[in-house]
Amino acid sequence: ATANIGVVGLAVMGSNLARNLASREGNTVAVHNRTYARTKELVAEHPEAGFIASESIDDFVASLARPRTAIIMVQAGAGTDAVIDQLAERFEPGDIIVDGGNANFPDTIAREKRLAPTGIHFVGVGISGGEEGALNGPSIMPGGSEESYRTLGPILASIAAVAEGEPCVTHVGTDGAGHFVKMIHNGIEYADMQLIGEAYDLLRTVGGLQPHAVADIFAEWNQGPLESYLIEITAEILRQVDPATGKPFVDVVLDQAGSKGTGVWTVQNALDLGVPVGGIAEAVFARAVSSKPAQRAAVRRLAARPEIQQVDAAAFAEDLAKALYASKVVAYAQGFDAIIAGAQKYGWDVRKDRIAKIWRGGCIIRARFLNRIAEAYTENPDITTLLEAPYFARAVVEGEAAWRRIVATAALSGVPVPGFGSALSYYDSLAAERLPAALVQGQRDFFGAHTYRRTDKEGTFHTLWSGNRTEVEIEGSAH
Ligand code: NBP
Repeated sequence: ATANIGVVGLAVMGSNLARNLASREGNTVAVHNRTYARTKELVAEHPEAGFIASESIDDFVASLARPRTAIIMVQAGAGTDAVIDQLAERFEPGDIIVDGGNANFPDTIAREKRLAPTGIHFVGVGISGGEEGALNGPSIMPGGSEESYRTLGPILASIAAVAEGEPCVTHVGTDGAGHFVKMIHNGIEYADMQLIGEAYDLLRTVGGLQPHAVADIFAEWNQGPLESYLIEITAEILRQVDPATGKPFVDVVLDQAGSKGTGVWTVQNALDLGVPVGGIAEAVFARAVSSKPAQRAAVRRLAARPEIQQVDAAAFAEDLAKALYASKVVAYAQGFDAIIAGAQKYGWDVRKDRIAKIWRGGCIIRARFLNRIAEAYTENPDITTLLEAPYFARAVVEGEAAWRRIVATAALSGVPVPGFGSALSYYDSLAAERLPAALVQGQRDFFGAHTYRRTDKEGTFHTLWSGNRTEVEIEGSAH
């Protein structure tokens, strides 16, 4: 038994993670895959890694030093459960089973509960960064017990991305906290991508720019406060020319976007938690709308398109950068609100500043911006929303007029901006002196006797709408 860590599941993610582990000083890595041919292939391709390969699960377990620590990187769902069962039959109290796949966090909570009586630690770990990140340094979001993190933490820190000298890993919270935070990360990723997509669309349609010119603007934005991985790759994608036709790559790709579920999970959970995550929801819906070609064709035939507003392209791009920044602040504010609500519901002690920090490297939403979020939550962990943190409050106020011009210009020109639009409406909702929620309460009381509270005194009230329309106080409600 000589390996301090093992990896089960050697498809692209598992292989890359195993190679990353093996490349770090002090690690000896055991590897196993259901189909042995894949194990042999990996070991033959990477003799430098010094893998300890096992065909059987018994030999794999025997090759691990105690406390045995194995990372599962197999297909989420039934595959994960099958491997957990194989390991759990052979592991002993104190050993650690890590699920590094994209599990849905309630599954992680259930799996930990199931293993708890055996004394085996089960740790759900969110890993972001795709195959490239797995190989060179992902952002890592581990849940599970404090005790298991003492063994696992240093191993994960050795392979994580590094941002400003710090490894992008922190113990997020117990049981499913890691997979929960990874889910929210993906939700924010959806929102961010949608906003960038809308900015591109506006620069082309209203700004009248060709993809390569739009690419130049994104490349310029990547030098400033908007600097991020997603902005950077957007510039590269927009410069790409299709080899077959010589057209811009973006013009030959079918405009119907898919999704694999984590964005949907984020929104479903936010609905359950009562957290408004409109930016994320609109991004998920925007992909769904794009994938309705029959409806799009039907309405396209009927709708008279409005005239595109005339703008100065340079000034428009400047406005757009501000609108994009403000909308991004909203998306992240909503995402962190979902984390706070989840932590409260499931009893996790989540450090928001540390989450922002571990997202600075390795993951898809890595961005300069996250330093500001970390600062905001370090300065005051109890702010009610990121929008009130001094830096963001200033940025949004300074960008507000531009933000409104962009949303108005988009509406007048017939360019869909569900991301920008919902972000601005969310901001305006929070900023409004009075909301029409008062009228909605009146409607609810009218048809369903749902009662309401008053602005001028304590208690709960109901108006006798179908009677003489006097108001009655619900007894005992003032206390
Ligand atoms: P896949 O999700 O494609 O799964 C393939 C692996 O699962 C193979 O090793 C396969 O073994 C194994 N497997 C299956 Br399928 N059923 C099994 C079972 N019943 N028992 C044992 N092994 C089984 O691999 P991947 O794309 O490398 O992803 C691995 C995990 O990482 C997934 O949970 C995925 O969602 C997640 N992921 C994360 C990111 C990210 O950016 N964080 C990206 C991509 C994937 P075989 O060789 O014998 O068929």
